[in-house]
Amino acid sequence: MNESAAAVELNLDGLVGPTHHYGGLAPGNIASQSHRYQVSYPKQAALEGLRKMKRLAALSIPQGVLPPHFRPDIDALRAFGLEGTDEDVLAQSLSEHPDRLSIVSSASAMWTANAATVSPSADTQDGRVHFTPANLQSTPHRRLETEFTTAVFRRIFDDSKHFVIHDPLPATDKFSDEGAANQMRMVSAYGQPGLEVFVYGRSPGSQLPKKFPARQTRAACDAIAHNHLLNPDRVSVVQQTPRAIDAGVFHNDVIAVANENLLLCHSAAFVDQPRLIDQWKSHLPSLRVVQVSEDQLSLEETVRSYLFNSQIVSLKTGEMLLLCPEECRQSSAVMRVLEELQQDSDLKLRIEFVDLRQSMQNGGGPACLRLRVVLTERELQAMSSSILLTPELAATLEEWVNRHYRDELTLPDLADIRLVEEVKVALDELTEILDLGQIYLFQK
Ligand code: SUG
Repeated sequence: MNESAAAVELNLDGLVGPTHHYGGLAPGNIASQSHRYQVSYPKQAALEGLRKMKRLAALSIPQGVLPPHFRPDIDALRAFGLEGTDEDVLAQSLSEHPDRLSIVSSASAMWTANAATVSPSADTQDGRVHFTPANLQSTPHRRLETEFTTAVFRRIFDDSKHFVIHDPLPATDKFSDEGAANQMRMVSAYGQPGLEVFVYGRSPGSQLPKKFPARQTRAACDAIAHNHLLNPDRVSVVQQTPRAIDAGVFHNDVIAVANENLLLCHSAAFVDQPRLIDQWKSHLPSLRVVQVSEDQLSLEETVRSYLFNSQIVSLKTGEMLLLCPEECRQSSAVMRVLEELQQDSDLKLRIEFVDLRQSMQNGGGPACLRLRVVLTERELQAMSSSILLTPELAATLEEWVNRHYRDELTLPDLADIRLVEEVKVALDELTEILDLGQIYLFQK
């Protein structure tokens, strides 16, 4: 095997932040809308996320942890025009603009599938791993993530021989970008040159969804493929069906998931789907496509169960693991699909379920919580190893969460200046645990 063929997939999960709550901030994301202002459980949320990371690490899958962003972002409240001490600004926003308090307090950086788009070195013409942090400009709470995400990636992947961290695309409607949640990679083995598929919701002249916004633009996909120095012959830029977006599929990873030479998707995922699948198969003859038809699973149930947001990973045994959200078990249609998949001996699929209810209630399933970064052994050694999950680090983080996180949060709690102080103490300690240096503004 040559060096490039011996690559692994690192999953980078975002540690759920201490201000995790339900703000109803994401139009087109039905779970977010329907849980608005319900009581949240940040400690439970962070522990659920850690449990998923531990499960993967126990299967020998490289697993990394990204730190939460500091919230509430009081500077952002000031930018919205509020004045006074931190305490005044928080109190005023709670009484006059509770929606803004929620925006600046969102722990949305936990969904790292939206942190960036990543192209492994086997795909790029300069042989480096390219990252473009997503501008997330389509929602005000997520737009706040980009600057810190960029700084964190530059800290962790700090070796320009192996890594390029691009600037995010301009935060404009034209270049609206939501990261790897709208990217799939089809390949015979991680370290081989792959076909990178970019999925957009809108481009000038395309048919648009009627009810919900299309967040990803074609211009963003094209710009990233170009900036990442991808071989144009191994790039496919495709449109998500407007109908899926209107059913609540706000990112491609809510309706399709690929891993190596397996693509699992709903039959209503892409415009012109049969032709695309033929095209993808001609690129990668070993591609196995499992399409779930509308008769098997309605779009509504697709969104409710989050089947396609299961995380697929390759195991050392040659099998793949489909890590499904617990919610899949509540759907008999999904269970029938899973049974069929398991019976298909060619697929060699293991199925497990994971309880991520706190994140799921905001529309974030297993696949939303992780960013996939394919790395060769040398690249793995060139990144900061302090964020890689070991059993010791997992135990330290669990203890850290148990000590610092609140059990429950309601909207008024977000204006509590004591919460701000608690978060600062917690994050300050976290930078030591993850050996990240003083990355937070409040530490400077
Ligand atoms: O952008 N939810 C996120 C969920 C992101 C899921 N990610 C992927 N599909 N990869 C979003 O819609 C809700 C926050 C709130 O309402 O409080 C939110 O931002």
